[in-house]
Amino acid sequence: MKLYNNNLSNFATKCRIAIYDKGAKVDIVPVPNNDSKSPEYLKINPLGKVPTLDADGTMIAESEVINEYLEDKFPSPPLLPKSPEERAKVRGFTRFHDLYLEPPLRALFSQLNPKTRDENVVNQKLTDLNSRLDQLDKMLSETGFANGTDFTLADCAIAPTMFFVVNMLGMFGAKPPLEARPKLAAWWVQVQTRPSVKKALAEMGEAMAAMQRAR
Ligand SMILES: N[C@@H](CCC(=O)N[C@@H](CS)C(=O)NCC(=O)O)C(=O)O
Repeated sequence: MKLYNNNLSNFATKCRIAIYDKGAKVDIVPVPNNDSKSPEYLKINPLGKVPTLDADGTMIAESEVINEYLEDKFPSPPLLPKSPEERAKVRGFTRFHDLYLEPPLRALFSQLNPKTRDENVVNQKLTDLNSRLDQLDKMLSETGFANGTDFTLADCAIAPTMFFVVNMLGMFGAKPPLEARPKLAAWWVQVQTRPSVKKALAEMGEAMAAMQRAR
């Protein structure tokens, strides 16, 4: 089994966290020729997006679908609770992440260069992102991880995106994202104590530093 990966991708990092947490035997590999739009990779994932899991010949795209597959395939340790209600709550977090929290952050990636930046886009996306962070602060549990005392797929999804939020918003002169969001601030400390998260976020940090050095 192998994961087509890019260490800087928050979606791929979501899957690496689940893989590391479960100690699953999955090779982590770059996309062919480091080009997610190459004909070779488009055969693997017609959308040309990262990550894709090659599950011994079955190509599985979309990070959350991959993580649900990993949960089915490698049930221990569990990253979904037992009860249908708690499972639904965890999936509520992952949907919130994919549909509402991540898109305004992604829209800011193209605005990083101050010379080509459109301040209207920046202001609009920062406003959207800040309201999503406020919503996340309300949604988070007060007991450790996102959905409570157990580490779940919710934490896998949110942590890599929060890595960018924490390390990137300052570049736009935005207010510190953990300020006045006590549950988010406490969760951010707690989630980084999980060895799988620590390892995957360190890889993201190294990839980000390498990208900055190459500029
Ligand atoms: N919904 C997809 C999003 C994946 C995604 O957008 N990945 C980025 C890297 S973080 C990518 O491949 N971008 C290139 C593109 O969209 O063409 C998932 O959850 O896997």
